[in-house]
Amino acid sequence: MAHDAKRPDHAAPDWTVPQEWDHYTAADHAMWDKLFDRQARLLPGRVAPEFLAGLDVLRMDQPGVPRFDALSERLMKLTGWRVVAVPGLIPDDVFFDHLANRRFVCGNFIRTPDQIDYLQEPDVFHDVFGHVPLLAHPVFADYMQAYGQGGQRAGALGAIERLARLYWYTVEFGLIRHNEGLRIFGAGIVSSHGESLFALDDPSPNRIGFDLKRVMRTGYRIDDYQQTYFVIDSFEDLLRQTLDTDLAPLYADVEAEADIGIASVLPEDHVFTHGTQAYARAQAGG
Ligand code: HBI
Ligand code: FE
Repeated sequence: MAHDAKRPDHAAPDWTVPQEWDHYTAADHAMWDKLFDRQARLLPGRVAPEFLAGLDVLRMDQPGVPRFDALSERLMKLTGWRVVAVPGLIPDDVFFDHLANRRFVCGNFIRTPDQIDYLQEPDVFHDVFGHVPLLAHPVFADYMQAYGQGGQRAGALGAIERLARLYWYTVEFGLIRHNEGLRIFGAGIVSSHGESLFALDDPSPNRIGFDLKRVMRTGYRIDDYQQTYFVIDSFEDLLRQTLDTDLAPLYADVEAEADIGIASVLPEDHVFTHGTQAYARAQAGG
């Protein structure tokens, strides 16, 4: 994704800014608490157990917007990651450099009441609640760093959009197998009340076994719930199947093949759900 916004004057060359925790208002903290409580009630039985373990070990259940320095201290001991503040979306190369160095960038602002269920730029609730708990998991932590390193190589290969699809369908909107059924783990789902229900329960979307090439050939939508979700077997398997290897030959293969429609199901897919697409159709019919 191209991002050509100008770096704000108060941001460092790596686009980081101070979190300025003292600047959050009572309304900001109340918004965090409201979002947190709503998701904390909904997620048990829906989210990967590793996510709940991360919330717990990072002590994220304390009220108010978390302090990044306290989170970083705990994360650093567990997996060597840190959380740094940024003013919003940052350029791809800067984003990759932070991940490659085990720094997760988080928006420091929080959504306003009229944005409670949808906003354009990732805020502190999406970034911290959605992404940070799994950074306490050693394998997922390695996956995120490998993604940053992969991004640095993908730039030279003209393959950033391919790699962004991998990020989208795993880090943001991934599902994972569990012995009692599917679970969510992607930050875009986990931080959204509506999508936490939709991604798992709604008959509309496809749910298809993860396959790297398949994912790299599938576009995605940024304006509504996904029409297809991909299901990984485990975080270990995800890391092994994707970023543990040199992706250059794969990018070349994928370049020779046509994209797959966002709602398509192929004969070779491992299908958990062949979605009705009723929700997407209703939205399109408006
Ligand atoms: N910047 N702050 C922020 N957060 C992101 O998730 C992010 C970004 N810049 C680029 C980006 N993500 C993606 O487009 C890359 O994965 C390609
Ligand atoms: Fe995100």
